[in-house]
Amino acid sequence: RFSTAAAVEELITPQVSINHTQLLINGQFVDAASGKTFPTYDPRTGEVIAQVAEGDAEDINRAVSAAREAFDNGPWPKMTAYERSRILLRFADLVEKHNDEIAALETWNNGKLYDQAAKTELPMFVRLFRYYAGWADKIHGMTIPADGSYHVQTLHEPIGVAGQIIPWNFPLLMFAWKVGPALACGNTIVLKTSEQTPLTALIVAKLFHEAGLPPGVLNIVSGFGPTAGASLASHMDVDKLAFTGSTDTGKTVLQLAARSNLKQVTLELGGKSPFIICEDADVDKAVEIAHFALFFNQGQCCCAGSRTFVHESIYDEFLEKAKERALRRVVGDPFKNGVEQGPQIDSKQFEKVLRYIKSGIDSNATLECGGGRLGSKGFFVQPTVFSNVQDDMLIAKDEIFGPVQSILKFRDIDEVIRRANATQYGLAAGVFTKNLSTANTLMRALRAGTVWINCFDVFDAAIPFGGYKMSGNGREKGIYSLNNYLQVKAVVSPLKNPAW
Ligand code: TXE
Repeated sequence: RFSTAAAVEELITPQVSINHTQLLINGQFVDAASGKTFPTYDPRTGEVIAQVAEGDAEDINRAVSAAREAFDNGPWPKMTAYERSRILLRFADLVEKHNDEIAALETWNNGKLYDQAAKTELPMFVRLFRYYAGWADKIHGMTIPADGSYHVQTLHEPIGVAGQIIPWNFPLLMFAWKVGPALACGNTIVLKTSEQTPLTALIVAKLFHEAGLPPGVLNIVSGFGPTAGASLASHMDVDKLAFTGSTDTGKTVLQLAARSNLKQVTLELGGKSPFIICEDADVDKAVEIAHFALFFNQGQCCCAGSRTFVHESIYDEFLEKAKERALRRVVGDPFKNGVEQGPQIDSKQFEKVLRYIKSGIDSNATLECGGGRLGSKGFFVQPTVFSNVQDDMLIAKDEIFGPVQSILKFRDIDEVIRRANATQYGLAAGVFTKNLSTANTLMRALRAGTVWINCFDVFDAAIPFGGYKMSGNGREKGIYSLNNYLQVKAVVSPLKNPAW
C-alpha cells in the first residue's frame, strides 16, 4: 500500500565531509584519555559513517577542570557583557555562513529531513544565539526597599560550571537551548552530546572558537550515558546540570546530582501530549495539523501530539481522512526533495516503535494503516494509525517516539479534560476549535507546559518550553531560561557608615 518503499533503497550521497571526531577540551581537539572510539551511524542504512572519540570519567574530569579554570581565572567572566554578546553574534554569523554543510551533517547522522534541518532548524539555531546575545548585556539585579537603614541590592551572577546532557532528536537545537543561556549569563560549560549524534556539536563548537570564545569556556565530550553522562551528573565541581532525555534517565541524573554536590538540576523529559479536536473543528485542517503534530521529525519529539482525541460527532470522518493522509505520507531518503519522513534514529528506537505497534495490535486497538518496517535496510517505519485506542492501552500511556498515531474518541469537554490530564506527563497539549470559550476552558484546564491552540509545534527563541509533572522542571528558552544559569546574591550595607 505504500508506493514509497522504493524511495528508501536509492540513497543520495551527502555533500559534506566529517572533519571532527575528537573531544573538544580547553579549545583543543583531543583523543579520549583511554584512546577508545565508538562508531556513529547513518540511520538510512545502519552503516558506520565515522569513529568518534569515546569520552569517559577521565575525560569529563579534564573537561570540568578546563571549564573551572576558564570560569575562575580565564578572560570570560572578566569580559564585559557586551563583548560576550558580540562573540555570540559572530558565532551566529559563522553558523549562518556554513548553514548547508552543517545541515547536511545533521541529516546524515540523524536521519531528519535535510529541508527541515537547512531551512528551519539551522535558522532557528542562529536565531536562538542572536536572541541570547541580546540578553547578555541586559541581565542585572535590583535595588530593594528593605526595612531599616540599609542599602540592599541583588547581583545576578553566573552559577559557574554548567554540565549539559543532550539527546539525539534535535542535536543542534538542544545544543542551542542549553549553550545559549548558559553563555549569555557568563557560565562555562561541559556538554555531553548523545552517543547517537555526536558530529554536529563538534563543528559548531569549533566555529565558536573561531568567533573568539576563549578556551575552556565550552567543552564538548562525546560518549555514553552511564559513563561520560553519569560522571558529569555526579561531578563534585559541576555547579549546575541541565538534562534533556527520557524520564527514567532524568530520575537517575537527579539522584546523581543529589548524592554528589546537590548541583542545581533542570530537566526536560518525555511526554504524551493530547491533541484535542472539538466538534466544531474544520475536519480537513484538523487532520493535517494532527498529522503534523505526531509525525513531525519521524515522531521523535518529546512534545509530539501522541494522543489524538476526536469528538464523537466527527470521529468517523476524521479517522478516514487521517488514515488517507498517513497513507499519502512520503517516506524515503531525507536528503530527497518531497520526502516527508526519514528513518528512525537507530535500531534500538526502531525496535521499540515496532514493539509498541505490536502491543497496540495485541491490545485490540484497530490498526488502520502501516504497522511495519519499510524497505530492507536502515530504520524506516511505515506511517501507522491506530483507532479505537483506549486510555489504559500502553500505546495511549507510554511515549512511543515514532510515527504511530493513536486516535481516541471523546463525548464532552469535562470528560476530555479529565482524560487528557490523566497521565504522568505534562509537556504540551493541542486544542483545535473555533469556539473561543472552549479554547479558553481547555487552555486553563490542561496541565501542560505549552498549550497550542489551532496550531502545534510553534517554537520561538522567546517562548518558554518545559514540563509539568514527570515531564521535568524548569523552563528553557525565553526570559525564564536565564534563571537556570544565574545565582542571586543579596548585598546589604548600612546607609550611613557605622562609627567605628
Ligand atoms: O534516552 P536517554 P534514549 C525518550 C524517548 C526515547 C527514550 C529513550 O521516549 O525512546 O527516551 O531514548 C544520556 N547518566 N527521549 O535512550 O537515555 C545519554 O547518553 C547521565 C525523550 O536516547 O535519556 C543521552 O545523552 N546521562 C527525549 C541522554 O542522556 C545519561 C529525547 C538521553 O538519553 C545516562 C530523547 C546516565 N545514566 C529520548 N544514561 C526528549 N525529552 O526530547 C543516558 N544518558
